[in-house]
Amino acid sequence: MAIRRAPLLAGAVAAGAGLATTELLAGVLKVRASPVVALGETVIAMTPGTIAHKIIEVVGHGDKPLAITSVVVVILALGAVVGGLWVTRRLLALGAIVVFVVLGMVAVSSRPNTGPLTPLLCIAGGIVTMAVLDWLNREGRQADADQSRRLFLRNVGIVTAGSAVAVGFGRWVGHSRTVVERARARLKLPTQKLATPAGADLEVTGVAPWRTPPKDFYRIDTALTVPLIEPDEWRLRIHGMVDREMTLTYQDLLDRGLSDAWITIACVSNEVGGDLIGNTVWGGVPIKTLLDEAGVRGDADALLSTSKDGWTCGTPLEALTDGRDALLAVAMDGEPLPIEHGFPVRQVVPGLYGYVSATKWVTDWEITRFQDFSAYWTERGWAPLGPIKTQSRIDVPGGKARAGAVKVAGVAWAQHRGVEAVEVRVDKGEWRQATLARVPNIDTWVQWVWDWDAEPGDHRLEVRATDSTGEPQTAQRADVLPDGATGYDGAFVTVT
Ligand SMILES: Nc1nc2c(c(=O)[nH]1)N[C@H]1C(S)=C(S)[C@@H](COP(=O)(O)O)O[C@H]1N2
Ligand SMILES: [Mo]
Repeated sequence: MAIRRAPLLAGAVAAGAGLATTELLAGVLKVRASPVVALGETVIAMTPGTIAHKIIEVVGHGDKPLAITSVVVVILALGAVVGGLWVTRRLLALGAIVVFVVLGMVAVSSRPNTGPLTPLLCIAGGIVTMAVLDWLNREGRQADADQSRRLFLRNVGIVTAGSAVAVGFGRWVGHSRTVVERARARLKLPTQKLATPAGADLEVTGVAPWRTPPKDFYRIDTALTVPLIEPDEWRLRIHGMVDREMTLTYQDLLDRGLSDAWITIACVSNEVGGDLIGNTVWGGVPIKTLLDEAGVRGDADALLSTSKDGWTCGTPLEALTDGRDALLAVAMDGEPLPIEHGFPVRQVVPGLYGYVSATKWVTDWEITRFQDFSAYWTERGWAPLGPIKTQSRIDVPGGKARAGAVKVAGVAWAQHRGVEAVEVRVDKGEWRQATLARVPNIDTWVQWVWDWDAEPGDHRLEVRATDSTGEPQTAQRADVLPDGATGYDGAFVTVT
């Protein structure tokens, strides 16, 4: 082994052992976020919104593994540097480890809901790193060069294997996911699976089903590891500008009775023509019921909700109390919420984008005023209020069609205003009325279809919806940032 490389390897391996120790302890102690996960969350939280948006565009949900991998790579590289220092300047190397541990503690403590254990695990990781470095450097010093090299490589092998086992074991014992999955499976909710309302699905091939199956439902959140909450452990604290502070349990919600509502939720990051939107039946307690029990003071205008993993969201009280089906939901499509969709309890509010309304794994409600806080995405440049904009999407035809009768079809939405009309035009010609499916309320999307007599050639189809206020969708193209995309969805079709 080249003399200059061995110390770097020793350092990286020792840092790896330190990391593995933190993972092992995090698993055994069942902390929510190990230092590596908490650091990954810090990286994500500190990434400016516009850059985060670009990253998510490129790697999608790969942004989380990417953050974790970067954290591990950086720590191993720092370990290598420390390993290099260790040989010649031991004290400096020790000092560097202490500094990195302290920085790590500060960074993980900046995450809400990490608890006091995660920073302490950083210390354990630092101590193990020092011990392993010391051992790797001491062993075989008395032996001759050849022997010492063999001994060194053997020891590196032992530490690496030990680290892998520690990480594996930590993951295995920390597997509280199965515990929560089982608790979820045991739940018997007083809900029934509602039938899809008659006439809501036109059943045109290629058009998104009106009722989105939960497994196909889009998922957006900042959670690196999904918060795992057993229903028995779940609490919602309601405080702030209220007459009576309250803490609710899961059973408290069930005791109040569940209402069902068909609601289409959508993400503000949905591009024109995009699929970050889904429709299902949600079951839960009307949020207004709970706010009335707590007694909201007259000068409050916002609900600041916080999730178990520290994500925050500000919702206008107006939208929660004006009679629409704003729910504190426990059920999605007649089943307990899937873990990824907020189990055991989340919010669903018709008419507002998810980032200002749909808090998953919600555990805290503060009644407050918009002027007194800014929530997770608002801090990152998104608008404080996020009413959903009227939109429409062409799902079929795709790029090609046969001349003659062609079904042009898709979905349109203007939650809580309702879609009044959808029109289609070909090659910038006259707008033509599409036929709308029947929907149970103004809070869901609606399927539409238009029968096109397609002539051979290349054509451009465009769609626009008009909401029930009579306002047609704007042709003006706008980016998703800061409050949702606008513009017409279009499709190029070659007819043969
Ligand atoms: N705890 C938490 N809740 C959250 C988010 C989040 O990042 N964390 N994202 C919100 C956003 S931006 C959207 S669009 C919806 C998406 O809900 P879904 O994943 O169930 O489709 O959840 C909202 N609730
Ligand atoms: Mo979103």
